[in-house]
Amino acid sequence: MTNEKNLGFDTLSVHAGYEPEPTTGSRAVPIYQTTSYVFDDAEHAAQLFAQEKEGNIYTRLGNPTNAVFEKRVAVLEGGEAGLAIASGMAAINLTVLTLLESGDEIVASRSIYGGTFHLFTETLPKYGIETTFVDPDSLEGWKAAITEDTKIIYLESPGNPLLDLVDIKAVSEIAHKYNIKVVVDNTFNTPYLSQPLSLGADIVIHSATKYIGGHGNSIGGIIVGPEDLITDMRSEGYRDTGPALSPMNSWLFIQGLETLSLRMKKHCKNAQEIAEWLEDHPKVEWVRYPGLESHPHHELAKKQQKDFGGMICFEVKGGLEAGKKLINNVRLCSLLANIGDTRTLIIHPASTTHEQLSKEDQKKAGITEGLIRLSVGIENVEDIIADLSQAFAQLN
Ligand code: LCS
Repeated sequence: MTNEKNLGFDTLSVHAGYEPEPTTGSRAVPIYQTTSYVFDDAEHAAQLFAQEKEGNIYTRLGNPTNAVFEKRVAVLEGGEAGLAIASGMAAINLTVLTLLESGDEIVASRSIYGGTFHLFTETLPKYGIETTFVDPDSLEGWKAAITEDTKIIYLESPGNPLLDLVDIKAVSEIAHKYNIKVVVDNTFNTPYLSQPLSLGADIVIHSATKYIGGHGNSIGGIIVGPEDLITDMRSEGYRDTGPALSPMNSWLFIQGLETLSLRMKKHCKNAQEIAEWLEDHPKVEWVRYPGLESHPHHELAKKQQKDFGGMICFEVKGGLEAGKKLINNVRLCSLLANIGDTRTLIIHPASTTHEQLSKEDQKKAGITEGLIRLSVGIENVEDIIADLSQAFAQLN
């Protein structure tokens, strides 16, 4: 495709990174379900291994279907290069292992996915990497936590599950004064809603499992960043630790990307309507949604994002017991551990996605006992509301 710079997001979602390949002219991206690629001769093989020539060697290092996925997400995020990887967690882990070594430190928002929190607090310390957690909206807190060993600042905006935002531009300015790299997990927003690199972040990672795939059928991840860093990651940690993404999953993520903006628009529209409905509901204690004026970071959300996303948190009056009852009585909403599916999903984070946090850390992150997380799907909004409504009606 000529001159990608002049094309809009929706066009790039459908086209970036792929031209019909010359052998068959296949218009859809082919699935290159192969482990290996035949070399022209022994000399060619040696040149590829020595990185003197570009080309395919072995799917653990790279694959043509994965390359389309990598290029497309990189273009949508406004980054130089991408690396397709087996899961969101693998993306986070490889980023950390590439940028840090024993003795280095991370400063992270305390409002992050429970699995990432566990990686930072339990697994990485075994290898001499420690993390300090800060309140996502305190610039003073970010600044104060930095030491001479800090190598990365790590954040989600909005964070899982409480949907707090971080002022990415301001935090990046602080980080860069100290030569610290800013890593943003952009899973909840997707590049449709915000492009952290344009706000000053250095690396973006995604659990593609969520909105990028969008249909709840494949686990995967991606890292986007400067070309030289991605090349290093591929030839070192990626090659050594082996978390290559299967080409089939890449292909499914490419399908997801092609409708990303259509789906995100509907997720956002439905979520706004449901958040407003919940806020007016007599059995609801509180609601957190960046599109509500009551959200503490609503103004930042207006400035930093295109729209407010598909995720909502709320608490039912009666706390944990009432919340459990609500979850047990929904029919259309699915009770499961994922987000960003076409279908509406519901879960109780304190006992599931964030059970790896101690009670004290849950409290600090604002995850109350009764908090319910809703990943609003793209169904007819009146059907989602009717389902929640009948579940509420069963609470006394
Ligand atoms: N980043 C965020 C923001 C996430 O929510 C998750 C998973 C990950 C990274 C890890 O991605 P994965 O390895 O699963 O592809 N979040 C989950 C959740 O909230 N429920 O189930 C998984």
